[in-house]
Amino acid sequence: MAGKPKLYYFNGRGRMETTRWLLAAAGVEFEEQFIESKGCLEKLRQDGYLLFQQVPMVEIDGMKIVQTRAILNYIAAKYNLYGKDLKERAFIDMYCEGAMDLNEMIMMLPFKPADTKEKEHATIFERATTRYFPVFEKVLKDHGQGFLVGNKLSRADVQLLETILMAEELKADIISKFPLLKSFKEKISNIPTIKKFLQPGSPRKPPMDEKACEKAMKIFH
Ligand code: P9H
Repeated sequence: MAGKPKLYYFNGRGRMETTRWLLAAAGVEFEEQFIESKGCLEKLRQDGYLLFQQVPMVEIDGMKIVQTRAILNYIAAKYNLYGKDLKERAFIDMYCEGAMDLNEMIMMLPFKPADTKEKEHATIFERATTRYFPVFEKVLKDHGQGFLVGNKLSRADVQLLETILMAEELKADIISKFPLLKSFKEKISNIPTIKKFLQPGSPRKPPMDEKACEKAMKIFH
């Protein structure tokens, strides 16, 4: 039996949180080594752990995988969250990239200068409610299966739920005009592995506040 996957990143969401979500959704336990200082990062680099000298890095199946998307692709494929054929995969990729574009905008918000934050916030709200959420609402309506692709859970569902919850942290009623997204959120949140991840004490990380951003900047810049 191979050991548990081991995640190397700082103790915050950043670019590792979606990997935590996918592993949790797949019901896979994992270990985490938190990078707490520049020294920790330097040590990993010197020991040849980081192909491009960057994290996230995940040790899994005898590999040290870097690059967020490479990590997510491997986990999604390994744990059957990546569709049944190439065509399903193409749709899953489109939906995931859309969700990740919105996710990234929200993730970067606390890194923005204080005097631009209000404007950034408004832009994200506008993009979420006029570009991304209407698309997912329509996909759910047209596809009519309760999942975004096929008739079973895929990474697209997991990544959309992650992004919806992040958007709700910005504005609690942000999906109020999207009834199918609301029922999608309920349904996917209640899948046992995901339900567990959403409960306190799970490896899910809290939203990054300014302090967490400052700490990350100190380590990585
Ligand atoms: N393409 C943290 C929070 C939000 C967004 C980014 C960074 C990029 C991938 C050291 N890694 C910022 O303070 C930290 C990447 C990976 C790659 C890193 C260096 C970053 C962050 C840490 N920086 O998708 O995996 O940018 O290792 O030398 O580049 S994460």
